[in-house]
Amino acid sequence: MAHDLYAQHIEHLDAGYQRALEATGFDAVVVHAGVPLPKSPFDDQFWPFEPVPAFAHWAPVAWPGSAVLVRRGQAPVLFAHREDSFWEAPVALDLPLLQAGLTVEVVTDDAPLRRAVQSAGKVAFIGHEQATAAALGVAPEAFVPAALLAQLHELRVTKTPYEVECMAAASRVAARGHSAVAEAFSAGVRSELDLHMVYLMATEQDDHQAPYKNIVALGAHASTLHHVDYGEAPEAGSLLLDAGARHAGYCADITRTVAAQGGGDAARRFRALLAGMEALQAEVVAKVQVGLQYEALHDASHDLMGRLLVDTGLSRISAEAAVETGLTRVLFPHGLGHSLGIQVHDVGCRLTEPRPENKFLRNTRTIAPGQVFTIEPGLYFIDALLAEARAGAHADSLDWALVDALRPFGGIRVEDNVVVLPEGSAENVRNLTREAFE
Ligand SMILES: [Mn+2]
Repeated sequence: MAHDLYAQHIEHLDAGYQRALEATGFDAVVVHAGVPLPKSPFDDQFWPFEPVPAFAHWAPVAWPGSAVLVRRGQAPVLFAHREDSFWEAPVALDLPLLQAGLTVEVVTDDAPLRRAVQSAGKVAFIGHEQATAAALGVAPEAFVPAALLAQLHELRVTKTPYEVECMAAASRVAARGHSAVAEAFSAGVRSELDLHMVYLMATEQDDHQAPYKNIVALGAHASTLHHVDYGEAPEAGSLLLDAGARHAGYCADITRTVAAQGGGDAARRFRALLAGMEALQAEVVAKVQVGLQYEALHDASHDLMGRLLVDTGLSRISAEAAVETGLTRVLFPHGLGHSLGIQVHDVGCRLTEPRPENKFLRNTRTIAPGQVFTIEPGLYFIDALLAEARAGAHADSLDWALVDALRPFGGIRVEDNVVVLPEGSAENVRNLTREAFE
């Protein structure tokens, strides 16, 4: 990654932190990386270390106990905490990159940070443990103050060019995995675990390095939105793969659905539905516009879904009626997408609640340049939701014979990650996913 982009990112972040400190009345803040968290209080196993997201925003450093100290009017300092232990070797640090933006002190205990905190005035702490804050001399009321945290979340809503490049790199890795899995599926692999392993091999990630547990769903398994209980499905005619990758702490979150060749009439109908969903998803991406509410985009995707249900013969009522009666929500029950960054479901984009019928929508922001979010419409044959619809007042609005014929294919989701470009750009978005597949 270009060092000048990282330096710009830190400059931007520091300016935002300076404003946040001033607005909340603190002289400084310790942004602590955290520590490995225990899996259970009854066991001595720990989860793989995940740095506190606010810390990862500053530095791609997976060293537990590290911290960034930001003081008003002073350059931010990274205290990189190297654990000298014969049990585990510390992961490699990209020092030249870090030093392009930050003052870096490699330390082996907390003493240097504690000394700096003690002469920094009123200091806030962002991190896992109250005890760690107290040991540094931070007052109890300055432990993760809500007003400051809200300002720091706000800084994560739009991404710097450095962050966008990290996500583009993550997308290229994930696209490699998706292509390899699609090939394995086409070659006849019908074990979800094997397909999962193909993905990890192709992306050179261990399971815990992926941003979330891969959803690998053959056939009817795709009707479970988060299918991670892998099995086999020798006859499956479809595969839904929702799998990502990370680069320097930043995520890609990609879903593709593939259909097998051949089969009978139902398989043909499913392939037509898949093509329709792919076109629908591209149409929604094309509608992204600065100033539009993300929720309005979600609503637009339901309007398009109403049309698709009519065109494919699933719906016996008009496109408008399919939206009004809630039919589109039987088949597409989740949100259109979410903000993406250090966290797969990134912070700061659901400050207001969506309307009740959109309760699972994770993004209610006004679309603005620099935001990165997913566009991921889906269409599924979920037994519980279909049973409810069949028992309801609008049971006649679906072609049940077609529904039953398509159930073995589970469902479809198509998910891209897009960066909103400034108004007046040649394109409305930079589609990180499409470019990664090119
Ligand atoms: Mn997603």
